[in-house]
Amino acid sequence: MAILDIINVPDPLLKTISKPVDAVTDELRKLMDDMLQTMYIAPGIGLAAIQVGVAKRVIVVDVAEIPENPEEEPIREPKYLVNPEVVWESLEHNVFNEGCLSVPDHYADVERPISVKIRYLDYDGQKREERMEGLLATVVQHEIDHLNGIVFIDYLSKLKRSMIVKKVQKADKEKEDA
Ligand code: GNR
Ligand code: NI
Repeated sequence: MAILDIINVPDPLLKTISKPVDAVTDELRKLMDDMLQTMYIAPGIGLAAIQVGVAKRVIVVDVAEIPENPEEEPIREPKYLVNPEVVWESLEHNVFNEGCLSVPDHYADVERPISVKIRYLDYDGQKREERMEGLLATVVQHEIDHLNGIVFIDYLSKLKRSMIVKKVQKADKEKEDA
């Protein structure tokens, strides 16, 4: 397995519309394994392929709770979603304070449907449909946005967005120089 580099805003790759996957092959499974490992180490609870520079419609998520006792091994509940599509969404929305591994250290409230039904191919290439709610629904919608070139800061005012982008750029530059 390999830990991949995560790209940050304002990398124009994050605006790419990712391409549907033709078939779930061993090569794609290797990408999903690497993405999951990269996500756990970050650490994050979701990752879209475009965040590691691959413009394929692939996401991984794991919203399992972290044990209170840090000695305990976390229980892993990874989900792999290929070509995910929202086929239904609830009229009821909620607001969640979102973060993004491509916008490190910045958070903002985003409103989304509370519950969604997602059609996708799983790790074995099997067709699935699943109703999701709570944190899982929020994260999967955030990841599907990435596949469409959208980052959560795109929902903020131009002013807020440009302030955040500048701060991320500055932090990344300081890291480079260090
Ligand atoms: O790790 C992440 N946490 C998170 C919190 C609230 C809403 C969405 C997310 S996804 C984010 C990881 C990420 O950037 N995925 O694209
Ligand atoms: Ni993100």
